Amino acid sequence: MTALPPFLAAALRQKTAHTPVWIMRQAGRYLPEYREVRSKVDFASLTHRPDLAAEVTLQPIRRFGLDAAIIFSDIMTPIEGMGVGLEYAPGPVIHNPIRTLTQVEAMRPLVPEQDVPYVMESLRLVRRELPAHVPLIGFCGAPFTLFCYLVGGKPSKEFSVPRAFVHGEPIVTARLLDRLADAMIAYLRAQAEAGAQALMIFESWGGLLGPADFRAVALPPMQRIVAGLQDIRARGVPLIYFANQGMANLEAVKDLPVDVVGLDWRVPLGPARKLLGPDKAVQGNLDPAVLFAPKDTLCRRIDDVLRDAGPAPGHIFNLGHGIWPETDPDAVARLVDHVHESSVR
Ligand code: 1CP
Repeated sequence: MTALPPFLAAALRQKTAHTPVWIMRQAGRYLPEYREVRSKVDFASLTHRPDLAAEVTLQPIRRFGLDAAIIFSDIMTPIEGMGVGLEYAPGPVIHNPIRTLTQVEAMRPLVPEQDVPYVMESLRLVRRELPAHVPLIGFCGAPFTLFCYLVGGKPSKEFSVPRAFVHGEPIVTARLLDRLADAMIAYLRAQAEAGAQALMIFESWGGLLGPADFRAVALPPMQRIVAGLQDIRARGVPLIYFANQGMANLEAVKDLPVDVVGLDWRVPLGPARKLLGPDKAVQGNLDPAVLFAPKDTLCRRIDDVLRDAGPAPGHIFNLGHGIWPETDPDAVARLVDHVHESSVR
């Protein structure tokens, strides 16, 4: 029997020799080699060019002993493939925000190998280059999070326009969420076929909804996605759901049959694990701000997270959200090494 790489083993709640670690936004602006590539091309071109997307995906893997790679792309990349005009400034801005049923129906059903072939090509290129013990993560945005950008039209703190839309236009809302769920099923499936060994769904804005609305609006399209990928999961490709600001909604997330729940830093890991139950692994959740602490403090705070996660298998170390562009890459090196050393079993 060949042993699974630690990241996959932990996702499937199996024992590992150490706690695996990777970092959300690990390919990005805190790395000088990323800024170097990015100084020559804009962000959209970076996601459309498999050679460059593969290069920046691999940059943090060369530098640090990370336990997983995540393909460089954006949650809005498949939305472009559905014929929705948008640009990055730097967050996604939709040329014509989606507000009517006619606009929803005008979105093309996503045929990934045809509409966004560069994503699958990037995955194939990266998989060829990665060491065997470093699995490759494919990803997408959760339907409600994509809905926030599509209806709101641009990044926002409160997303008041899409949140009002949920209540003012329930029929358009339900149809758009269903269409997004179907597109993401096709997209994640294509990524798995191209070499993604785990699939992560980012619910970055689900925390804007209270528990009742989360259950009524964000959860059903997620249930649809998870049901649509049962065969992929059965083949050992774990599904990870990142529930950003998810504390109030954990009870609802418990009902979602995913393998791993990603948690932000506001959530205490111990109680969250208890609440989610023994059939889910967790991922997280060091505050990205702690990477600015002196070495001793950083190590102590890492140990706190490891202790809070407890001795049971099924913890993947990560930050509680994306790494900040101002972070010192040496702090990341320290973090990865310390997680490995401190969690040896
Ligand atoms: O100028 C630049 O370099 C563009 C900045 C940037 C980057 C580096 C954007 C625009 N997207 C990305 C890459 C990206 N986006 C990855 C790469 C893989 C990695 O993690 O290393 C991933 C996984 C994403 C996913 C993503 N995009 C999310 C979910 C994760 C999260 O942070 O919550 C979200 C919400 C987006 C939207 C988006 N795209 C870009 C920006 C700046 C944003 C956020 C806008 C906002 O605050 O609403």
